[in-house]
Amino acid sequence: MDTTGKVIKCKAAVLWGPHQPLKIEEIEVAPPKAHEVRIKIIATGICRSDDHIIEGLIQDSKYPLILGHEAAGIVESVGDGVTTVKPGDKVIPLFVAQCGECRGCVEPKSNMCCKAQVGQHTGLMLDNTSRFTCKGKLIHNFISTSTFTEYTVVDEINVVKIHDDAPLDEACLIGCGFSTGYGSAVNAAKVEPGSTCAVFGLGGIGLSVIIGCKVAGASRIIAVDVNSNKFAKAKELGATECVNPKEHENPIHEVIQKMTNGGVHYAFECIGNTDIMVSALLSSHFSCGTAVMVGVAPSDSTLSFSPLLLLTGRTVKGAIFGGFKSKDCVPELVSDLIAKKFKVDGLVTHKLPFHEINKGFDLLRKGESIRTVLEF
Ligand code: COD
Ligand code: ZN
Ligand code: ZN
Repeated sequence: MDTTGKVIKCKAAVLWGPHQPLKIEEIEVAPPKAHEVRIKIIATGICRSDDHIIEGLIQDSKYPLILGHEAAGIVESVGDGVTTVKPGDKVIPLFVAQCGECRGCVEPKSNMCCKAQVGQHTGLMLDNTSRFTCKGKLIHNFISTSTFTEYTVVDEINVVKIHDDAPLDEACLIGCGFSTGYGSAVNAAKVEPGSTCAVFGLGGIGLSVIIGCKVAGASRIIAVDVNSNKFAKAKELGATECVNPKEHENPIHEVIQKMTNGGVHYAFECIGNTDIMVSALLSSHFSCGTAVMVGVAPSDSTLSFSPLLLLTGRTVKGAIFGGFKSKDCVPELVSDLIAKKFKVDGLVTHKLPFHEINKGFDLLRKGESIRTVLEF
């Protein structure tokens, strides 16, 4: 049946308010307006940021809403003016937009689009309306994507076509977790062959940083986590040594400095903890080390350290989505995945049918899963 131009009724996981389980509801998805794309979602991953919204940790979120931002699917229909994707194309929704025209998009070193800023939670399309309704109520979107639904509508600047041969159950991870970590190593830090790295926090993001450090040719990759159960996977993906701060009397930066003749070239914080951000900085060599902040700390927190730490030659930087310009880089990353430049299947610990989404969140909260991929 041709659904072009029609409202689609389908199943979606609706979050009616903070601290509630997601509810599978029948929703209505309006057709895409001009410069919009309606996508049938095929596979979507559960990311820590989705859970932050359920836990009410992000203050300005709009409810009710449909979470999910790491996914792959197939274009169902397009609105007027869309030329870069067409019905039947395999696509990845992009929570970091790329309009190609704004200040952020034209700056070669930036991957932040000013038209749809990821930090501003409007919960609406660019025209300030929603395409989702449920039981007569407007449902908001989440960081311009919303993928915990059989169908979603995104602005054209928030979607990109990928290779026809892409395995969507793996390619979905390129929509967030994998690219965020991998890009922090190969793109934000630009890890060089032979360099030494330390990765703090071994969730999906930290493990993807390890994959990036390995692909970049790092000689040592020191994996740090308070949960030693994370070490086997870290080693499998490329960590050369694993350290549990709980098993050492001295502060973790002293342990790493001792292991590396004064500190690593690159240290990555993948937890979202400001104390560990400072530990990462101190673990990098005083004369040439770089600390990359990948984790998102609570919005009211501040970093505090002596400026002398920087005067001697250290660098601090941060990146969202691995610093990748999304429309330019996502298709390349998918092609690299198909060409087996890296593997992402090691990150997928669980696969569940979409309606078992709450079980997927439980697995994440218990620390039992890295990535659960939901299939429709
Ligand atoms: N010392 C060492 N390890 C620790 C400590 C500590 N003090 N505290 C926690 N850990 C370990 C945990 O045991 C766990 O293994 C790991 O740190 C954290 O892993 P997860 O599974 O909680 O998290 P991830 O990898 O899925 O994501 C963590 C981030 C903080 C990176 C994530 O929440 C985030 O902020 N995302 C990236 C930012 C971004 O781009 N967001 C936009 C969309 S996601
Ligand atoms: Zn994410
Ligand atoms: Zn832009």
